[in-house]
Amino acid sequence: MILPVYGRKLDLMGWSPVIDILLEGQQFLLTTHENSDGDGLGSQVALALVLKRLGRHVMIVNPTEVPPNYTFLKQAGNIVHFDDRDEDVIQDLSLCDVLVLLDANLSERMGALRPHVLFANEVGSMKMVCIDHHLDPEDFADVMVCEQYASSTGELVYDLVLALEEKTGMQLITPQVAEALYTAVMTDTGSFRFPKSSPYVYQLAGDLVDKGADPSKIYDLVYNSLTPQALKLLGLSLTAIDISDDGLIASLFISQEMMKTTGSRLFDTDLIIRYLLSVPSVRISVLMTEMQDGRIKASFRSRGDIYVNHLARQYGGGGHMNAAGCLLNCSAEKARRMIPEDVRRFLAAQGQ
Ligand SMILES: [Mn+2]
Repeated sequence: MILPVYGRKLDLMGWSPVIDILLEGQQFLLTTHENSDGDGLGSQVALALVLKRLGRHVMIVNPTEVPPNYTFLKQAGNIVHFDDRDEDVIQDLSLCDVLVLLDANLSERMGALRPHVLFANEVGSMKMVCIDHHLDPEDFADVMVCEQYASSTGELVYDLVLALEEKTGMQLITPQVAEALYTAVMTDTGSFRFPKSSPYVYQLAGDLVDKGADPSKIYDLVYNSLTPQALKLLGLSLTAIDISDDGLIASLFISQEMMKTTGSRLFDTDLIIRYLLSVPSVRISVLMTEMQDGRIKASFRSRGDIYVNHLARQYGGGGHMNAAGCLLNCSAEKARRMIPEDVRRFLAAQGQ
């Protein structure tokens, strides 16, 4: 079934610069941002399967490992975790003619892969494509589709695959592709609850279910897969949440010590941030996490028209209006003091 164009913003014509590069390429490398999530992983697995079906050679290489609740996507193909000493990957990269970065619009989000990718693009003949839906893209790739209207990168890849079906006359959405795309859209829309859950998103989800995605199985795999360590970290974190006296700001600092005591990992913090905004008076919440290498990861969430991506940009980060983040090179003490103060100042500047 080809969907009516209702709600679909990019058609075959809109996608043609990307499709030209994809159909010319033979060797592909797909990647996503550091600390990958369901949208980045689902989008890249879906695109990898489609390109393979079109007879292309595809590798998926990411700067960080796949969180355990998304390992089911690996059934569709190997996902390599790159560390910068990995000579084989560097060699493979130099042989690729197309790199596609999904779900990120800043080159630095490729982490340790970045210098090798930029080198292959500048010195070699590798083309770079970027497909993303965050705000404020950096102009670094040969073709960039950065559409902030989209609920998810998965929504964009779905539209791209429809355009590829039109172009090639082939059926490309297999049950595995449908599962990967459904995972992408479901996770980035907070299970179809966030403001960008347009009628089109529901229509798209329906089409993916029709083509073999199993909503309850995917939900269960993604969300009901906590380890006892993650639950312990959640318990510790809930007692450490700080709500400002006026109720407008919620903040939480997760130290390396909290993670060591509970035996939890960085991706276990992902489920915690939603609790910070669950108090209705809270306008902005911030989760600060001390990473193993000493850097501080800050994740901001907001309610209503508060552009926390502007806040994240003050520290060199970015994201969406209601969800953004950044990485800071400063001590834990400094971050704990400075970030909540900056949040307060930012909120005051919004007249809140
Ligand atoms: Mn996304």
